[in-house]
Amino acid sequence: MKTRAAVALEAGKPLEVMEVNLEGPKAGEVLVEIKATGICHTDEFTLSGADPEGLFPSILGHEGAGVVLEVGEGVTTLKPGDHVIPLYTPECRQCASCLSGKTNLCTAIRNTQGQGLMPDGTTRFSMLDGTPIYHYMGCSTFANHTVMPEIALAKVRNDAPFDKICYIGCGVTTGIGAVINTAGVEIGSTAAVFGLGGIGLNVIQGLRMAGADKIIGVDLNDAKAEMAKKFGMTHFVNPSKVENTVQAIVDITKTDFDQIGGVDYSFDATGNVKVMRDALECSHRGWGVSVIIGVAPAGAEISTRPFQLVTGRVWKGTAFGGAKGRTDVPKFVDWYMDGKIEIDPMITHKLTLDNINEGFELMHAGKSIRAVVEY
Ligand code: NAD
Ligand code: AHE
Ligand code: ZN
Repeated sequence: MKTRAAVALEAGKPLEVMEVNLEGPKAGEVLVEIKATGICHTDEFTLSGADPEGLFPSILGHEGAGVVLEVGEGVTTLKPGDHVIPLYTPECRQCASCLSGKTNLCTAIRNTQGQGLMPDGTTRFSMLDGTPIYHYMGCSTFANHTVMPEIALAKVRNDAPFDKICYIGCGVTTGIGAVINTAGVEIGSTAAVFGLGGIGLNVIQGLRMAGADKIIGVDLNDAKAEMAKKFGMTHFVNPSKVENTVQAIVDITKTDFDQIGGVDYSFDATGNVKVMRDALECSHRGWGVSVIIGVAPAGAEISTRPFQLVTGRVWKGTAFGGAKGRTDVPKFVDWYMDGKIEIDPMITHKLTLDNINEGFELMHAGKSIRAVVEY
């Protein structure tokens, strides 16, 4: 079939909206009509050329929601008409990782996914002249239709709005999951969140759900503070306006009883390795846990004095908030529909596929939280 897609032809260039060829689903695969997709900073990261796994031409996008149109041979858990959220972290429930019970990082199809290919080593997308187009993160939601492995689709209830639940495909689950699954934040904890964008706000929302006490937001852009306050931020630090960011955060957490200070939990949602260091070092001596969510450019490395770890701080990371997609994503959709989590105010802009590049411009200008493209 033919479908319309925003194609990343070259690193650093705007996407080009065009008609492309899409082959139907093979065994174990599913054809999905994408109804809406968010634009995550990771799409921008890959488009910029900073992603070591970036491939061109490709169809980016990994934060979508849609409807199953057709299933390939052997598909048993999905049928046409089902509403689904694509999963860049699949859940096969059979590989060593899934069965370990220790991680959400299913390894069943990770190798081919990283090469922009379907599990059989081929691509379903091509240009009208036949040039192959790579898949992205196994999802490619910047296309009106996509083909995905069955194990990379979460079946969700049919009454949830696509233009909101698409955000559960990455930002919402990553932010809230980082708090609940990865950090395991307890009631009364103190926390610092670096980067108050589409991910950081969801970390804040997760912290409020977990009953955190002091929630310190950190961002270079003052404009991000207003929305963060609505989601539960209690204190704000702009690193460009204080002499020492780590000290400013530590000071906020000091009490008469605890003159050492430092947060119980910190989260990096910027992708900047210097910020990651600050996030670790503002966590409490003896027990502070710092979670890296941000994705750093090719070649970047984190550093700190080993003494920071010797004295009890723990450095962790999380992908997709530690969520097991097929199991947990339908629950996030229920939480949204039951009013337990908020999504609507974070979707600050709605776009069509034809003006998808505006979404990247808004992100660069720091004007959006999430821009969502509706097909
Ligand atoms: P975003 O652009 O919406 O937000 C980033 C925020 O960080 C902005 O508000 C910006 O002003 C702020 N910021 C940038 N540099 C800063 C600095 N030096 N100090 C303080 N604040 C700073 O991006 P997003 O969609 O929220 O994504 C955030 C990061 O999370 C990206 O690196 C993205 O690739 C990554 N991410 C990771 C996962 C995962 O599973 N680990 C999932 C989604 C996104
Ligand atoms: N390809 C990059 C890493 C990108 C990355 O870390 N992706 C996160 C999800 S970001 C979603 O917005 C992730 O899930 N990583 C685990 C995985 O298996 O990809 C690189 O550095 O090579
Ligand atoms: Zn993302």
